[in-house]
Amino acid sequence: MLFGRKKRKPILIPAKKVKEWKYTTCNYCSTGCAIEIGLDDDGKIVTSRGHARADVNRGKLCIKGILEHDLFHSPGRGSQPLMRATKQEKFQPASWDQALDTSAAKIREIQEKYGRDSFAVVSTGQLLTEEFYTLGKLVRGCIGTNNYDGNTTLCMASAVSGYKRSFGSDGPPGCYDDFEHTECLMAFGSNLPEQHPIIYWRLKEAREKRHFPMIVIDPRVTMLAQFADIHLPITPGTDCVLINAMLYVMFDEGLQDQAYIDAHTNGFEELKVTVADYDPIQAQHICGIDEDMIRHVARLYAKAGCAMSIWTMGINQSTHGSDGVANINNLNLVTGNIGKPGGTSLSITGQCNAMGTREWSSCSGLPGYRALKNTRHRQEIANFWGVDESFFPEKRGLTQTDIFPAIESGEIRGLWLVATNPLTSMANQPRIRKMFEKLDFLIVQDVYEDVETNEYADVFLPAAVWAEKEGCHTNTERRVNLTRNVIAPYGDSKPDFWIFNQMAKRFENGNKIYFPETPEGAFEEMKHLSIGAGRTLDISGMSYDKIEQAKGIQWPYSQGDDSLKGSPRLYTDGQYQTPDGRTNLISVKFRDNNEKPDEKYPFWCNSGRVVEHFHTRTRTGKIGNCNKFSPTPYMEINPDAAEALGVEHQTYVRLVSRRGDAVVLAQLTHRVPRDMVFIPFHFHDCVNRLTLGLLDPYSRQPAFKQCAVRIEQVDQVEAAQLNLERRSF
Ligand SMILES: Nc1nc2c(c(=O)[nH]1)N[C@H]1C(S)=C(S)[C@@H](COP(=O)(O)OP(=O)(O)OC[C@H]3O[C@@H](n4cnc5c(=O)[nH]c(N)nc54)[C@H](O)[C@@H]3O)O[C@H]1N2
Ligand SMILES: Nc1nc2c(c(=O)[nH]1)N[C@H]1C(S)=C(S)[C@@H](COP(=O)(O)OP(=O)(O)OC[C@H]3O[C@@H](n4cnc5c(=O)[nH]c(N)nc54)[C@H](O)[C@@H]3O)O[C@H]1N2
Ligand code: SF4
Ligand SMILES: [Mo]
Repeated sequence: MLFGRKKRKPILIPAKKVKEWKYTTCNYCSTGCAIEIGLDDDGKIVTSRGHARADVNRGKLCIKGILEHDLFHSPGRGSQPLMRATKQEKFQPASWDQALDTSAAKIREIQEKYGRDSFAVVSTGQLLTEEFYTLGKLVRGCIGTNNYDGNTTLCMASAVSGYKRSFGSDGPPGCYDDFEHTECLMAFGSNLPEQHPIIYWRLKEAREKRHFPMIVIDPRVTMLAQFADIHLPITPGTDCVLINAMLYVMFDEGLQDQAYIDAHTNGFEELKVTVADYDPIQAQHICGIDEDMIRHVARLYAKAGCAMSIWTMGINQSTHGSDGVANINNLNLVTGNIGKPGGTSLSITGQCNAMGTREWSSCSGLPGYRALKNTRHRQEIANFWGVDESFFPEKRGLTQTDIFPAIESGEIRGLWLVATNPLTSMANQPRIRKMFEKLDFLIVQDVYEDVETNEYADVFLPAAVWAEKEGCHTNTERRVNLTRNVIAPYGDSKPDFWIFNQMAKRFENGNKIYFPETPEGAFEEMKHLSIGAGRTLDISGMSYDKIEQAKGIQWPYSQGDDSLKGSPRLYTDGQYQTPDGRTNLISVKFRDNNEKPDEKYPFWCNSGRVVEHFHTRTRTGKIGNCNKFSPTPYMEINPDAAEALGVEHQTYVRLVSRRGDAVVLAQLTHRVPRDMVFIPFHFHDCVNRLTLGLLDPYSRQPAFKQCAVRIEQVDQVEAAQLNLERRSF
C-alpha cells in the first residue's frame, strides 16, 4: 500500500500475509475494545486490527491496543520461576514445583505462627475473570486469609461504594449508547481522549451527529476540557460542593423531577435540608466556580430532556470519593436520569477488568456480588464449593490501603502480590518501602521479571500475559468479552489460572474443592452462581461462543436467552437492589481535609496519566512506539509560575513534599493553573514519592490527586544523570 504525496518519497507498508485472525479483547483500559490478531502461515503474529463488527470499537483501536501484540516478546519478561533464601542473595532459577511448594509451605508456616490473617493477598483489576474467580476460591476456600484485596482499591473502590450506598448494589447502570441519546453530558475528573480514547471516539461521533452540551469539571484544561462547551476548573477536592450548589439551585427553582423522586427514592427531605447550606453565593468561594455559572449549569442539566454524568479518577481518588459518586447519583436521581436512554450515572472504569474483579474475585465478599455477612450467600457458596461455611470470615477484612499499614505494625507478615506493582503505584513511597522491608515473605506473580516489587521478593512466579491465556473481561458498560488463546506462554511462564489451580492442590481444602481445569470450566461455575431471582449480575445465558459471536454481551443476560443482545441499562423499571426497592438519596457534607498548598509547599500536586503509557510502564515502557512519545518523568507547570521561580521549559527541577522528593523535567503549559503541577504517575520513583494518599472514609481509596509540594532548582547535569540511571527503556 502507498501513502504520501506522489512526488515525495512514499511510505511503504509491506503487505503482511495473514492466514488467520484470532479474537481477543484489549487488556489495558476498561473500554473493552475487541482486537483481532493476525497470524501468518507459520502461526507467527504479524499484525493486529480493531474488530470492525464489535459494537464497542467498530474497527478502532488506540496506540496501546494496536501495539499490544508486541508484549509477547517484550524485554524483561519472566521466563522461569525464581527463588532466593534471603533478600541479600541473588535470585536462582527454580522449577514450578519448588517455587509453589516453598510458597505454600511458607504461607502455612506464617499462618500457623501468627494466625490465618497474617498472610495477605493483593491482586489487581487486570486478570481474566475466570482467574479472579479461581483466586477467590483459593483464598476464601483454601488459604483462608481475610486480608485479601485487589488494587482496585486504588481505582474503583469509591465508585463501588457510592453505587452501593445509592442503588443498593454495584454495577454501572448505563452504556456507551447513552451518548447517542443524551441532551447534556457532565464529565467529572475524566480525561477520555487520553485515558479511554475509544469511548471518547464514541462520544465525539455522537456529538458530531447531534450536538449536545458537554460540561467538563477538571482543575486542568485536559484534552476533554478543550473539546467541551463549558469547562469548570474546579478547586481540587471540592466537587461535592459544586454538586450540592447545583442541587440547591434545582430545588430552589423547582427543577427537580418530583414524580420520580416520590415514586423511587428515599431521603429527599434530608437531602433538601443538607443542600440548603450550599447557596451558590457561598459555595463559589469553596469550589472556585462562580455563582452564575453554577446556576447556568444546574438549569442546563435539569432542563435537558435527558442528561448523563460520567466520572473517573478526579472523583474516585479523593477523600470525598464515595460521597462524590453518591452525589453524582443524587444529581441524576433528582432529575429522573437513571435507567433511560441518555440519562445515567456512568462510572468510567479504570483497568480492563476492574469490573470482573468486582463481580467475581471475592475480594470484598463472595462471588457474584455476594456478601460475607449474608447467611444465605455464605451457605450458597459453601455448599457449591464444598467447604465448611465456618471457614469463611464473618465480614470483609482489610483493604489494600489498610493491608500495607498492617505490615508496618507487624499484624501481617507475608504477602502475595498478583499483577500489581505497589512500589510505583501506591502513595507515599518512602513509607511503602519500609513496609516491604518488614515483610517475612513476599511472593510476586507478574509477567515481568524486572517489575520493581521483585526487589523484595522471595519467590517470583512468572505469569503469561493477555492472549497467552484465555478468558473474559467485563468493561465499563457491563459487557463481558472474550480473549481467545492466541499464542503459547513466553518461556516457562504460566497462565495465572494454572498457577492458582496448582497452588490450591497444596492446601488441605484444595484437595476437597473442585477446581475446573479450564477457564471455560470456571466460567460455567460462574454462570451457575449467577442464576437467582432479582439479581442484576446474571451471566447465565452466556457462553464463550455466544460472546465471540456477539463480540461481547452486556449483563444481565439470562439462561435461555439466545438473542445475543444483552442489557444495555440497569434500573429501567425504577426498581433498585435495596430492601424496599427504592434508591437512596445520600446527603453529602463537605469536609475540608486535604493537604493544601501553603507558604512552605505552595503548589497543588495533581497526578494522572498520558495516552501512550499504561500505569507503571512495566508494559508500555517496553514498547518502543509507546515509550518514545513519553520517555521521561515530567510535570506540567504554568508558565507564569515557572517564570516567577526562574524555571525554564525542559529543564529539571526537584519537587519536595512532606513525604519525599522527585526530580522531573518541567513542561511549561497553560493546561494547569498557577498554583498546580500535574505529573503523570507512570514513572518509578516519581510522583508517588511525594503523594500523601489520605483515604476516603467509606471506600479506603487514596486521594492521589491532592497534596502540596514546593519546587527547587537542581544541578542539570546531575539530574540528567539520575534520569539515565532510572529505569527508562
Ligand atoms: N493511556 C492510559 N489510559 C488509561 C490508563 C493509563 O494508565 N494510561 N489507566 C486506566 C485506569 S486504571 C484508570 S483508573 C483510568 C483513569 O482515567 P482518568 O481518571 O480519566 O485519568 P487521570 O489522568 O488519572 O485523572 C483524570 C483527571 O482528574 C483530574 N482531577 C484531579 N483532581 C480533581 C478534582 O478534585 N476534581 C475533578 N473533577 N477532577 C480532578 C485530573 O486533573 C485529571 O485530568 O484510565 C484508564 N486508562
Ligand atoms: N499518583 C498516582 N498514583 C496512582 C494513580 C494516580 O492517578 N496517581 N492511579 C492509581 C490507579 S487508578 C491504579 S489502577 C493503580 C495501578 O497500579 P498497578 O496495578 O500497581 O500498576 P500496573 O503497572 O498496572 O501493575 C500491574 C502489574 O501486573 C503485571 N501484569 C500485567 N498483566 C498480567 C497478568 O496477566 N498476570 C500477572 N500475574 N501480571 C500481569 C504488569 O506487568 C504490572 O507489573 O495505580 C494507582 N496509582
Ligand atoms: S481504548 Fe482502551 S481498550 Fe481500546 S485499544 Fe485503547 S487501551 Fe485498549
Ligand atoms: Mo485505575
